Amino acid sequence: MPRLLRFLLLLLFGLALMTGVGYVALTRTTHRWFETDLRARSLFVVTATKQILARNWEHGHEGLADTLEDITRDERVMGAAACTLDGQRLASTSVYPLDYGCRWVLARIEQEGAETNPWTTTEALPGGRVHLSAITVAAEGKPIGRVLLVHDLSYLERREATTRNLLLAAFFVLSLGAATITMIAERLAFRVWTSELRRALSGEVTRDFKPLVGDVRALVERLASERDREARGGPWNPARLRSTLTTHLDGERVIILANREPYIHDKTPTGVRVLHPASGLVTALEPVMRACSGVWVAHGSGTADKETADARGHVKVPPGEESYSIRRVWLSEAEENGYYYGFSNEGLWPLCHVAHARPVFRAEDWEHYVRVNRKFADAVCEEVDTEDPIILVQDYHFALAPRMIRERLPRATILTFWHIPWPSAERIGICPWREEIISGLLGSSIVGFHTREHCNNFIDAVDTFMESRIDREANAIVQGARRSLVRPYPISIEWPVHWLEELPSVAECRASVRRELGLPADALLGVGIDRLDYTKGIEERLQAVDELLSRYPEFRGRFTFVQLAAPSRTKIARYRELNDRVEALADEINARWGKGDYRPIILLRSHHEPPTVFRYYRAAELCYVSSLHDGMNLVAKEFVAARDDELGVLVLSQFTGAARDLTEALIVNPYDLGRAGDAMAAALRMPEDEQRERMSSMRRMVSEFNVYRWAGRMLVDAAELRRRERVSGRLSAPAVLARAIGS
Ligand code: ADQ
Repeated sequence: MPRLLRFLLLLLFGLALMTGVGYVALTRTTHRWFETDLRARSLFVVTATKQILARNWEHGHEGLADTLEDITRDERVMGAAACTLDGQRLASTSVYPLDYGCRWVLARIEQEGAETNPWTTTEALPGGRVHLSAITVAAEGKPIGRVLLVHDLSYLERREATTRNLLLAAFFVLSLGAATITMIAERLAFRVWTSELRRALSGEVTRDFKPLVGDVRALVERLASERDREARGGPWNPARLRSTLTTHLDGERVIILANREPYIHDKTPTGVRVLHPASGLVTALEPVMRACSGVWVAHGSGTADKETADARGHVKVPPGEESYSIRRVWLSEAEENGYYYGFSNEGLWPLCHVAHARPVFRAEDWEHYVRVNRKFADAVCEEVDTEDPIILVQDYHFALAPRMIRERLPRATILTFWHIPWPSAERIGICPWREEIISGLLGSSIVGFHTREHCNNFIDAVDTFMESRIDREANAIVQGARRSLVRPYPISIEWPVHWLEELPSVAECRASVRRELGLPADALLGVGIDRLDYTKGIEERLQAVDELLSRYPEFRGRFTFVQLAAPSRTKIARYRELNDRVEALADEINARWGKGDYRPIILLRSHHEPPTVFRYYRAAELCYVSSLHDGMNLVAKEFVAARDDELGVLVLSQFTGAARDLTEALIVNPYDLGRAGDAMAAALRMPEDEQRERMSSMRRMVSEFNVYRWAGRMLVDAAELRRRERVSGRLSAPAVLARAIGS
């Protein structure tokens, strides 16, 4: 109900109540007034005629009757009677109500024991109420009898009715007036309020508005000061991250544990080649490691990895810069099959992604997973040089390692980041080793996810499957004396992207890419860049291109979609099948829409080094990221980073973590092929002004919320946790002191 209507109803109710109470009070008071008045009148009439009455009393009935008739000339006196003291009627007027004779009055007076003069009563007759008074008549100081006067009270009722009508009329007039005034006041107040608001927003503040503006100002100032504090260190970049590490954590290095290494050495016929793997995790973490220095512990998976590393598996990277080390851990084929392909990628990966693939859990894979986690945890412990190192454990391959490391290094700061979604507790419950997985992660100081939703899902899973206390206010899990924080840290990419330094202009990239693909210079180009993984929605993407061409004939022969697809996990049947399905689908669409040299889909199924990937981003009119479920998806952010010309349109699946950050993208449901086709058409038709507006806003977002900030925020939170632990005495003072003096 609108507020004004509610107020009016309340007002009317109040007025009605007041009228009712007023009416009752008024009738009671007037009643009392009339009675007093009548009593006084009766007394006055009798007293005024006292002499005549006394004289006529003795002379009998005739004279008395005349005197009584005189008294009743007043229109309100109905009748009068003269009674002896023992109740005999001496005389009465011609009209006198028989019900109230002398005996009746005498009996009442005796019954009440009242000797007031005049004695009065109000009685109801069939024709209306009457007022009866008995006044004592005396001669020479001695009572000789009583005169009874009967007053008609119907006029009083008439007056009451008139009063009631007047009050009702007053009530209606008042209500109408109040409602009208309220509405006028409300209109005026609204007008004044909006004009004040307008003035306040335009910076011109009036006195009346000051309290509200004051509150808003205080809030804005608070936010600004928080932002300032954040900004005081300048934008997040490698230098700021390094200083955060040294000032907040007294650390000079970090240890990263991740399955994938950032540089893979492969044998080729022409010698050893260094590869940058197609991995979001590596894309994000490698710049962090370059900034922080330390050791990256990973699986040595390259064919030339052993020969390029020292006896303990160390190799200095990046090639030519050598700011940190990789510690390679060697796995047997059986270990890799069980831990990596088996439990991690046939079990946990489909379990955590809602992409309609059934997870497979095998006991022997689990055993490998446990053993390999121990192997890596041991390698990490071998690399540390303090009792309280900073260890960054990465992803679903190492769910058990945090607890294993914690058992050996109780004072370590372990930050674990889960790069893929964490599903609902119900879904996690499918895993036969869910308790072990969760317990392993709870060995961490902080467990990080991309989104708040993933954090909540994790906390729910802890609540469902573990013995622990959940501190919901602090988003922490408490087990005994140890607490693990659960926090969202949306991951990002380095800014600026160093690969762009060497790249030619956008115009040159456009020209060279079109040349390479055999396309005309004015061809419209869409790009997709992914590992060949069923969660990336590559089939749906190609089907959406099919829809685009079928719905918008203007793009047939002009639009080409190039898909760079890095083969991934090809030992797993599902991935091989996907590879075949994508190829067949591309052929089918090309057959449908191809003409002469024109093929709408170009599939480049191989790994491409980052400079090529970025050249393609720069050459395209649009980039379509169609993941069916994705923790973040860094391809979306890379496309934005690549477009320093502020052109190009990002079409982005709503099921990616990136869709929360990059709201100026065209957000689509990748399963809705028609709408996705429409979105691509909208992207291709989008005026340059709108493209610039969207792209510049997304670029601001990615530049500010870059990967240094992601890592920095985690380190700052870890530092805070360490400070608290130090205060609570868990970190030993001697160890802290020893490090402070550099021993
Ligand atoms: P990924 O599943 O690997 O990451 P994503 O974040 O998109 O997915 O990163 C892919 C990376 O591989 C990008 O840097 C991209 O340039 C590169 N790449 C893709 N195809 C390539 C190709 N054909 N050749 C060469 N490079 C290619 C996981 C999670 C994500 C999360 C990241 C980071 O699945 O949800 O965003 O970790 O946390």
